Amino acid sequence: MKIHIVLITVVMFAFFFHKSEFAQTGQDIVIDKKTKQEYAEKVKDAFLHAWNGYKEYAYGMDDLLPLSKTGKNWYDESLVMTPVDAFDTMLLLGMYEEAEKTKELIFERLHFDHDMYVSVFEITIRLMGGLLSAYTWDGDERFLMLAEDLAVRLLPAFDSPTEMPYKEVNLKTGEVRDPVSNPAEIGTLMLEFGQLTMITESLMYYDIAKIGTLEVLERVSEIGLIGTSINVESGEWVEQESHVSGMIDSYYEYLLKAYLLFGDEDFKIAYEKCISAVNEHVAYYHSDELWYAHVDMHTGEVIETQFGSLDAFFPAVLALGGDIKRGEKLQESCYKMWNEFGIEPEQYNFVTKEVYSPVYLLRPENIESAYYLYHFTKDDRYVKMGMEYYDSIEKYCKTDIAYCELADVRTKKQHDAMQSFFLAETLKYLYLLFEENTLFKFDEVIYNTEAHPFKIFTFE
Ligand code: DMJ
Repeated sequence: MKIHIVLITVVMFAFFFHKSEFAQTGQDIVIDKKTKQEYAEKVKDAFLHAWNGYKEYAYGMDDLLPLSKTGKNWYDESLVMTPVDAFDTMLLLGMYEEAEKTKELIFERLHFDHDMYVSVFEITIRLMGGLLSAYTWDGDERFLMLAEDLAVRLLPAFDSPTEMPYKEVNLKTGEVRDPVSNPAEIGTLMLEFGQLTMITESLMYYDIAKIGTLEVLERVSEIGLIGTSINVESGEWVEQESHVSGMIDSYYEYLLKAYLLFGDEDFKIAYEKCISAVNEHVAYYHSDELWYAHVDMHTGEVIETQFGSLDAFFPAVLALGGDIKRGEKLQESCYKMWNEFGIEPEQYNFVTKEVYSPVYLLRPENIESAYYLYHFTKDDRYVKMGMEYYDSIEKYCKTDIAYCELADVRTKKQHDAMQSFFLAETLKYLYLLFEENTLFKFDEVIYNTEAHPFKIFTFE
């Protein structure tokens, strides 16, 4: 009996400490099942609205331009970006007929034998990631053939003096260009190349991506931080600012996820080292709020109290890495950033509130973090956050044929673009947040940075 009472006291203490110290949630929020289902249905409708717009005005092209009602390709030829990125979301939403038609579009139009330079990072996370996930969940071998053909064409990018990949490679000739890259573009290839190895049993993909990824850490500063950009020929840092924002962000995400997906301890060690340095030198307390700033990678001196929509991936990574409380605390700041203007800016100063980049690109990260935190805490506060995020996207970004970016979150002026990650990630994470019983089971998958779910292999 005594033990029982002590236990209850400990649990209650932990609960109140947790609420007051980190989550600041005030009153408990409860969202009933019906409301969650209604929102899940709304997300399905939003997907269909955007997808129909794409089909009508940009069929077969990379992206839809939702205001001018036309399409655009990233390069000289289409790489069928939006359909590949959107395919596994269709499976998640149960849109099987649409998925069948999309498959045919992909196999009819997509090939990689083009004499053009492409971004190794973007093409890997969106296309290789999308194709590998499509193969996993649909089983059609043609997805795998496309993914492997693409991987082989990207391999020459790793042929640098440091073995860190170049930023761009020509898909036909294998020529490379742009030696100045960054940790995110160098290190956000591991899940895709590693997964290809798991499927094909050809080790070279795993090995080449792993070497490139870990080469970055051969160059950490005296205090364990990495910089914003690096020359892959000389191995010298070009920009020495450290943060969790674009150009570094998914480097950390992939160290953790590579460990979780492949069980490779080298990545666990690397992640833990990086994260403790980041929490020591980049974390920034403003009043009672937790943020991550931009600091000098050698001294840790703060350069800018700057944060933005890309940085909002970090609560998810912290939580997935086991630090749920820190993730919750940071998510409160991300929520605050969103509410500052009714929708989040790309970059702003969290102390002065000055907006450095006013655009909203339909990005998913803030929603993704709400989804992970909901999974780990089961606190409906995060569902409520997701509902509010969805409502503002609906209010400000919806057009008659799809959804569009905002040129300025202060005025809500719309901008003529809808990147493929809106269908691959933003709507996927919203749906996962509102509908718990889905095809992708949290404990069985690891999402790549474009939200393509890879199955965790279990070895006998
Ligand atoms: C996506 O392409 C990926 O999530 C990437 O890691 C960062 N940028 C976009 C979404 O904002």
